[in-house]
Formats: sequence, structure tokens, C-alpha cells
Amino acid sequence: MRKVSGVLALLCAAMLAGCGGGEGGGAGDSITVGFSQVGAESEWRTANTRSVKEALAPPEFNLRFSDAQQKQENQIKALRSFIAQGVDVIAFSPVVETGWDTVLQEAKAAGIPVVLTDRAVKVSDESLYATFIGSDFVEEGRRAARWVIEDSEGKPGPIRIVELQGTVGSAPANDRMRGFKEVIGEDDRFVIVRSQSGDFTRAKGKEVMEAFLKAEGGNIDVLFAHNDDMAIGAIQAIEEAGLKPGTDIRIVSIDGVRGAFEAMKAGKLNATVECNPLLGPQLAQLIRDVHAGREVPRRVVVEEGVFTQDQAEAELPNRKY
Ligand code: GYE
Repeated sequence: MRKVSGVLALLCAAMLAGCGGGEGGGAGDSITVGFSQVGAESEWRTANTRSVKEALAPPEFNLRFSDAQQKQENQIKALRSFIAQGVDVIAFSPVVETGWDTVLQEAKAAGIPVVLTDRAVKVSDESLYATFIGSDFVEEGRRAARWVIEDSEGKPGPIRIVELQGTVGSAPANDRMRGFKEVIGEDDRFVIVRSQSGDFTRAKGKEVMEAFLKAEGGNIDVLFAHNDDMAIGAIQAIEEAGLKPGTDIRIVSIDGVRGAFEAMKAGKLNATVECNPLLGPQLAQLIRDVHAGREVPRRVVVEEGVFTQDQAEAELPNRKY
């Protein structure tokens, strides 16, 4: 099916005809893309949405954007509606990893190629999507753990860690947890005493941290948060409990958004592992390629690093998200 639509796309291009999105498609020869976004849960997501919208702009693209508000059922509905509209390409960032087989089979049967962006899926048949562009979340978890180990040099055990997980069942929560555990488990001074989801939001991060503090008292050495927003929420909870975030409790999170750099500058967050949300331009290129029937790599990994407090002030003006 994909091959057929690729050939058709090439034919159309050769004829300079306006293939657009077929009946439901856009004007002229623009590529109609149905994009289903996770939601607006974090600073990362806001930057990602902006980047996608900027890159998939007219006249080249005709973007149909849908916000799933962190609910898989909304995403499935959006994908079905894109299929019904006969868009040229579907792109989406799946809120959770499993439960996509049926709707992706429907897209395949309709000859609409699917590009995954940001988060991965677990499906029985790999041919259900053309390519996946996103970060290596397992490696991000490992990086956070390596920072914790470095930061704890010379300290005796037990070093008590609490973990704020991302959305239950999401690729970044599953993978960051796995990468972190893998590395931290190599040093027996460390114990993860509590681990719970804060759904990648500030409000939930604060709420769950309050519960951690209540349960553990002052007996927490390190906080590992799966994203900066939850860390920022937790920082508030720590301050309200009369403790000093960044000092009494050492904190590392993931994303590297502006809010994290500001918190580091203020001495309240210790380190952030970069996760680049500016996927728009690379996504646009993959969509062009897939639409034209060109070969694309199965997996495109985004390059990123780690930043610490001492770098925050100098790096802040360079941050683009
Ligand atoms: O880390 C978090 C967002 O999927 C990589 O989702 C993304 C994650 C990101 O809500 O802030």
C-alpha cells in the first residue's frame, strides 16, 4: 500500500498536478498532514508544538493539528478522523506505548503513511509506521543516574532517592526509569525509596513530592524527576516543607527547558539532561521523503547533552526553548 501511494505521489509530482490530500486534502500541491499531539502538559511540549507548526507551514504543508489532552482515546479518534479525511501523511506523538495496532492497521489499509515523532510505540508489525524520530530516552535516564553518582562522590550510603515518573505507560517514563535504574543499580549506596507518576506536569509533581516528603520526612537525599516541570513543582513543595531544594535535596531532571535553567541559576535545581523538542524541521523532511516514496531510516535519534548549575548563567541566553 505504501509503495502504491509513493508511486502515485511521484506520478503526481511528475505531472505537476495538485495531488494535495485527495478529496479531503488541501489546496494545490501542498502535503496535507494530520498531526496528533500529546497535549500541553509541559514547557517541552509547548516548544515542540511551536516547532512542528512552524515547520509544517503553508504553502508547502496543509497542517491539521489536534491536541489529545494526554488521552489515548482522543488520539485514536483524531487518527480515525485523519484517515476519513484522506490526509497524505499522518504524524503523531503517541501518549502511551501500547494499544495502537488496530488504528495503525486502518491507516495502512487506507494507504496513509505514518511518521512517529517524539515517543515510540510497541506494535506487533513494524511495517505499521514508516519511521520514528525522537530522543533516546533510555540514555537520558542513564545520564541522569551518572550525574547523581558523580555528585555523590565520597558520600557514604545509604543515599535515598525519590523518583517522579512521567505519564504511566509512556515511552519516556518507561525508558527513563529503565536507564536510570540500570546505572544507579551498579552502585549499592543508592536506594530508590519512592517512585510515583506526576504525569509530566508541575501541579502533579508538586502534589506527589508533598506526599513523598510527608512519608519520608527529611530523609530524602536526591530527587530524580522525569521532566523539568515536575522538578519545578517539586521544588515548591520542598520549599514549603522548610527545606532547601538543590542543597538539602539534590535534584536532577530531564528536558533542559528555560524554566530549568532559571531554577539552576537560582541554585534550586542541580542538573538537567537535555531532551530537544525542536523536532519540526527534521519531521518536515521525513514527511516530504515519505510522501515522495523515498527511503527513510527506520529510526532518527536526536543529539543532546547534560547541563549543570555552573553552566546555567552562560547558557541561558542560548536556549531556544
Ligand atoms: O520530556 C516531557 C513531556 O515525550 C520527551 O513529554 C517528551 C516528554 C518530555 O511532557 O516534558
